[in-house]
Amino acid sequence: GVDGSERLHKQRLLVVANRLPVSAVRKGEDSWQLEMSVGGLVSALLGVKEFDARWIGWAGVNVPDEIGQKALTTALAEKRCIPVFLDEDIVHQYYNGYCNNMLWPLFHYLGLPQEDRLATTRSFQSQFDAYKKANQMFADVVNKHYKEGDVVWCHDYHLMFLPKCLKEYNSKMKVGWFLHTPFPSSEIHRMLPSRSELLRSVLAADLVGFHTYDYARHFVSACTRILGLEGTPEGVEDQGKLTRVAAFPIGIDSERFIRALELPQVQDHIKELKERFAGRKVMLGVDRLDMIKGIPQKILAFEEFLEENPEWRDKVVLLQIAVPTRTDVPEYQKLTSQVHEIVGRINGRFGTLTAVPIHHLDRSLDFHALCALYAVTDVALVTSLRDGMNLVSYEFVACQASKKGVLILSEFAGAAQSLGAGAILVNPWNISEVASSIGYALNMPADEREKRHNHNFRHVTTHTSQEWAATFVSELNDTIVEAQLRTRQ
Ligand code: ADQ
Repeated sequence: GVDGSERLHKQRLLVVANRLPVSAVRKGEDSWQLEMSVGGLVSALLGVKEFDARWIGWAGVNVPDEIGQKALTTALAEKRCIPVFLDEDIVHQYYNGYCNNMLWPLFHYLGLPQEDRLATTRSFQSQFDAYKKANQMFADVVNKHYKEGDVVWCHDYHLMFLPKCLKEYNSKMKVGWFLHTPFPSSEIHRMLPSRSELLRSVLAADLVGFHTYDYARHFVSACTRILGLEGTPEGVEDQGKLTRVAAFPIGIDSERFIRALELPQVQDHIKELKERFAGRKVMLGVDRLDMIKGIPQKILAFEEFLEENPEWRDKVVLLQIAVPTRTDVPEYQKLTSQVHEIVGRINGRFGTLTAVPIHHLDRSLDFHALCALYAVTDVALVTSLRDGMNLVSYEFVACQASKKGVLILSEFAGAAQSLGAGAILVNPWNISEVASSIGYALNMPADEREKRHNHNFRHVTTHTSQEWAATFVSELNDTIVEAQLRTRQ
């Protein structure tokens, strides 16, 4: 329980995620160079001042030797990070295999491996074994660092087996689990060979969180239909033990974006971009290069728009910034060449000697460049086929205080639930609908743009990542106090 001593000292929070928020580069046998990466989760938890947070996760590098492991552990400790060391084979089977080839596509309604992906299904059992083994390795590290009163917050589909492992070590440990992807309909989840084992293991947590109410409902249905348990308004009940299930929509550190726009280097960048694209409207896509982001569909919709609206051909440009990810997985390599082919065809078709309609970049942009791009954009295109939330849509809105541009947003992104009233919602599979929405957005009168923007801006600046993290952890503390009261009754 939360007693007086815990109020005096900050409560310790152990954040467990597959990847640590640092990138490590080896500089010698026992020296490492570390860089803290800033992402949504990092700024969310840095922003929550009432906790003393530590991170536990994989550093993203294979460190086979003990000297290297020791040195990295020491270096990471300064950043409040604790490494889990996974060898290459485990990473291949657990991360590339089970996580990214099975769970990720399934949770985004892309099905289980078929045809060429079927070959990998045969090794499904060994991948699942590696998944459990990896989760057990995370649990070992958590258990080693856990102190009474700590809160343990597990993140994402990589660690669905972790709550169970942790509770086996210590049934009193306060364990929360949050999923960053959608949780699919129970009809989809039941295709998964290890469906029951994963659900049971997640249910070992005290609190289970999702981005939207729909995902929480799908999870409860999977537990009732597949496991035969009882769903209640609070969560899932198994023989008198309640696992609380609820929605905690994530946000961004909006202040960080708003402040960045004031910086001289960002202002310079904005000026440059405005000159570069003078006389043309700027449309923007920013995504990890992933099947779920619907990048080919987005580009095809832009092509249809140009085809049907010749008067716009030299007046609009689409900037698509796509960071390659998971480049070891063949499906992702195929997607890259598919996108390149489509972009090449469209630029060949509608380009002139001096200008092309699509600028496609295969890389990430640094934070300041990204802010400048968001700020000069007239229309942002977020056309995910499925997306847990989608923070790009939030970041765009945060940077649009002066421009009040339009957001075209997939109805299959979690963000559609929160930004739906301000955005133009589209079905990304319907290319013609997206194409006509582009026309609508480009022609939208200023007063309508302003009204829509204001709605979204209010949401993005009030529902921040800090608020999200604080709400989840305080709910986790409350859940445990309530459970204790129930057992005392
Ligand atoms: P992602 O699938 O990574 O996250 P998203 O929420 O959009 O998707 O976050 C991407 C982040 O990476 C953003 O902060 C964005 O600025 C950055 N980014 C993307 N492309 C970039 C580029 N080319 N250059 C620089 N930065 C780039 C998962 C789920 C989401 C969920 C989040 C958080 O898939 O649905 O919203 O976790 O829970």
